[in-house]
Amino acid sequence: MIKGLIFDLDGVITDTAEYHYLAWKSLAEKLDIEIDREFNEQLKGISRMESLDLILKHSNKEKDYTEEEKVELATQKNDEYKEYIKQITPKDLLPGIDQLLKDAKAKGLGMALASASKNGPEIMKRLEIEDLFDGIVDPASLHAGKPDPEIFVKGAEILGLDTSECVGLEDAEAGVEAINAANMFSVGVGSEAAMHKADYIVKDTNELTLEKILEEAGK
Ligand code: B16
Ligand code: MG
Repeated sequence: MIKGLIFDLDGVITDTAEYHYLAWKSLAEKLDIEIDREFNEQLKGISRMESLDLILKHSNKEKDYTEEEKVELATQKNDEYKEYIKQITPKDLLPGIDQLLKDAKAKGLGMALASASKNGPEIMKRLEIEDLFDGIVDPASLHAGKPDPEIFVKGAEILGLDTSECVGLEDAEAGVEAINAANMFSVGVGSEAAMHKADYIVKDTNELTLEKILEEAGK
């Protein structure tokens, strides 16, 4: 029986990808590196430092900076990103999510956040949904990022549930792999091609209803 939902943030609850893109683009320009929105797709769901490494590799500059310098560059990006996310309001919840969270709460399901973003708590506050959640996995506490199952296993621990009693919701392929490896029912938001490993696929968040998710997970 399903007793908890564990959510990814960016791409499932809200869409911060454009803000990440604008902040990375501005940093990349300072480093004389060109990135576009297509390249930005690769940065979805992966950590800040992994994103920076991909951007540097993109123009063969990965050996040009020390670890210390890279931390400084990632901090510059994050400072700009933090300015962008100040604009987030409850209107930025993706379609269908407000209802899903309310229905899950009314049914007494536990809810936890499993996002790679260290800005998760701030974004949840701005969306005014933090009170609906039982907890947020601290991405700084992880030994390995998605596709490692650790973040979803920790989400289930927060809820005091077995992973088999939880559903995980993701929009990134590595995230779906992490859910599956945690022995959890996986819901993938996106195209059939990108989400083919998910147990249940929806094209858009407005197709995410609690009734349908529980029905699919119970099959
Ligand atoms: P931060 P998710 C991820 O969020 C984003 O998709 C990814 O682009 C970002 O690099 C990562 O969070 C880390 O974010 O720099 O705020 O710590 O999809 O895991 O909710
Ligand atoms: Mg995501």
